[in-house]
Amino acid sequence: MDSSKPAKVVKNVVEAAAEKVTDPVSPDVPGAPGSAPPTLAEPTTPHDPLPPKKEQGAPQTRTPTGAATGAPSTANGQQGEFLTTSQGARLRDTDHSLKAGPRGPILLQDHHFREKITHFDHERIPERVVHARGTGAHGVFTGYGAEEITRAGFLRKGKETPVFVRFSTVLGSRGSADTVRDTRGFATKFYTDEGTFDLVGNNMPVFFIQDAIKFPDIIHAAKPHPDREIPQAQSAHDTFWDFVSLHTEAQHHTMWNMSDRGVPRSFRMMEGFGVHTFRLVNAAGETVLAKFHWKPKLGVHSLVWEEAQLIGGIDPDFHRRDLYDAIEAGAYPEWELGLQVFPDTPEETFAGIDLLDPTKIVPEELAPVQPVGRLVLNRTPTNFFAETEQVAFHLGHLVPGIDVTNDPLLQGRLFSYVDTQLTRLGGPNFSQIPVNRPHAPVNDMLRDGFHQDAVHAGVAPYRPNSLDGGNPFTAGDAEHAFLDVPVTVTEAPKIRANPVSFDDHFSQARLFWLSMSPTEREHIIRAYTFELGKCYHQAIKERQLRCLATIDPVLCARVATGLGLPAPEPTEPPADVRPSPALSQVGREWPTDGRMVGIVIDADHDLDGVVAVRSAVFAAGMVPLLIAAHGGKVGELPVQRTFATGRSVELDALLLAGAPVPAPDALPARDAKAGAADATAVDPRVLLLVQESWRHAKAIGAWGAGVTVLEQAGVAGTPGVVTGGSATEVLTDVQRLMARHRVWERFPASVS
Ligand code: HDE
Repeated sequence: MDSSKPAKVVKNVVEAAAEKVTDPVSPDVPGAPGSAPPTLAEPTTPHDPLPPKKEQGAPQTRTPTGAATGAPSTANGQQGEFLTTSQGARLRDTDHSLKAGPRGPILLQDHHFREKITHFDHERIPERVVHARGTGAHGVFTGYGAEEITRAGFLRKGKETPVFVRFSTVLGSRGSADTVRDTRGFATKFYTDEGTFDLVGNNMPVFFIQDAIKFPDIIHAAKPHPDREIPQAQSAHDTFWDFVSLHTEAQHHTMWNMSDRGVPRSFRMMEGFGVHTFRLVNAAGETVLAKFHWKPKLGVHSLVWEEAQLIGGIDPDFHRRDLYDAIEAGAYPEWELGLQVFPDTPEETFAGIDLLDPTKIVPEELAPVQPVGRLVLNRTPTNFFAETEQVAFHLGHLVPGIDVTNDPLLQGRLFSYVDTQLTRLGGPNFSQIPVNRPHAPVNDMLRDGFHQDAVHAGVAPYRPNSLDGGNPFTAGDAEHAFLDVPVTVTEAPKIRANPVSFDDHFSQARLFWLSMSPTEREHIIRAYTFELGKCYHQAIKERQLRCLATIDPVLCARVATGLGLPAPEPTEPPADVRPSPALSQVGREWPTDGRMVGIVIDADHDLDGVVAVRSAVFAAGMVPLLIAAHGGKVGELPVQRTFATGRSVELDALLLAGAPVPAPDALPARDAKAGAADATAVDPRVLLLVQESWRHAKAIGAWGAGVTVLEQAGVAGTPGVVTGGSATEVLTDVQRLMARHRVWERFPASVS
């Protein structure tokens, strides 16, 4: 990031921005909107724009044809201390239109008014037809070395490549909630020296359909009903289950969606998958088939369903806030890129699994994931629209060493991703938008079109030519040319059909189910019961139950009970499959970087202990939020949340340092129910914090007066609720519990 100082500055404002934000109320807690705290009075002394926040980055300043300019990234943004027209003429007034007298009509000659309003009228562009809701971040990828399998330069040992990553949901509109049950997109743009490589994947390794021609069908079924345009951003409705119960190749992906993977705790805690099989080629021209995996440093974690639903209302921006806040707090999200590598045989299968079928995985126990590099996200965007909204991914953005296969889903995507940008970004020059500009020299002979930013020289954008001295020349192996691997295309009739192996729609859905822990299975049962319970028509529920019967009779019976329907018999015997323990996300310990720890305090109890625990939470790489009866300060301690603004769902763990009595703004009616007439009672919203955290299987800790709160909430002595003599001692125990993510022992599973 560039933070070069503007030429003319007003000392107090801009110098404060160069420091870490020091708003007295929230020192060191992420989320401040700007790079300097505002002054109470409106600033009136002209100065240059404030620099971006410390953690913000922006695309490098490259020319439309990939040359580095050396200019700071702030050169892309607004300049100078005065308001101007789009042509740079300084303006004296932007509050009043030019009128025929104070009470008269606006004059047509008001060029400033017309420019301002016309531009505003056209500020919106079409949202993405899928994956409209998303969040991005900049980072760096470092290769570990993979020369034996691919010549891709960005995977060379120690090679660093800038990246931009966009995470997304699939179904919802641009303004929809983050925590809906859905698949998440995980798209990475590597700005390599050999051209841009886009890895456009998901947080699930399989897809609903095997052939791209079905994509409009599944998306039309999953999006809101076309007559009433509900429900938004979710699959719990009739058209979705109508389609997937008829089109049974979707059943494996549906199982992933109904699992905890459908409600990630954070983008930082998701795996990513390229889904398709790619063909890699090394410098000697040897090929392998491979699948891409992203493995998160923090492990794979999820929300619980009630929590996800509450967050949808309380903080619909939960995932994007989490990503930005973590980066701002220095808890940089990290993944390892890994490859499952398979011999490139004519059958294109491995262990009997068809590698061209995107509804199938290859269990990691059969083909281990080999790490080939590390991704660190360390900068948030400076401008959401310019970067996250305008970034344009495409499967055809390939680099030498990585080629495609005949997976029929992949093949269709090769067409779709350029096509969609033409409408969305207004023409064929979208690769010249700053966030899309390659970091490699571009000489493509493509010319003109809307929004052409390049000023091409020469007279001969054609080949062969002699008038431009023959430029551009084609490259060979020595010059790192892209290689379309000359695979043999089998002689076969032109036909609309799938290979027979694609007909197995159920065995891997069963494999996934059998690989889950009892707790995860219980969540899957509840997810199916919820989703089908939201369908209107019984025929659709019954049809999906038949699919479940073929996957697993216990799953089917439990969901049927919840729906109040009989469990059908399987139409074919459930497949005999071996589970893949790697698919389960529970039972291990993971780092707690960037986790949120809420600390309930009051003025009467152990503020020294709170000071110590707050520092210890920061020192452990987590973020403490002090929660009290009122904002401002309690003693010398700054308060981030009050009982009115705080809610358990934004916390990963809860600590109780005090036992606050009902605050003046507690609702009298609720207080009465909660026993507030008793002067020793705890504020009912604190009890809600505790009980909700408990229900969502979060670690809870208390010391001193806090212990009485546990008793009043009725959770004292239960699993994952710890007490101790000092604040820091309790934190140590709570952090240990957080490393396992949730306290599932609190809720013995009802399935085995
Ligand atoms: Fe996409 N997909 N997709 N998709 N997809 C788009 O491209 C499409 C598929 C994925 O953050 C669109 O620029 C077809 C699989 C992600 O900008 C569009 C098919 C996987 C993103 C499109 C698929 C994905 C998209 C919409 C069936 C996982 C968001 C806007 C063959 C491997 C990228 C856009 C971002 C976006 C088409 C299937 C992932 C319309 C036709 C499988 C992460 O081009």
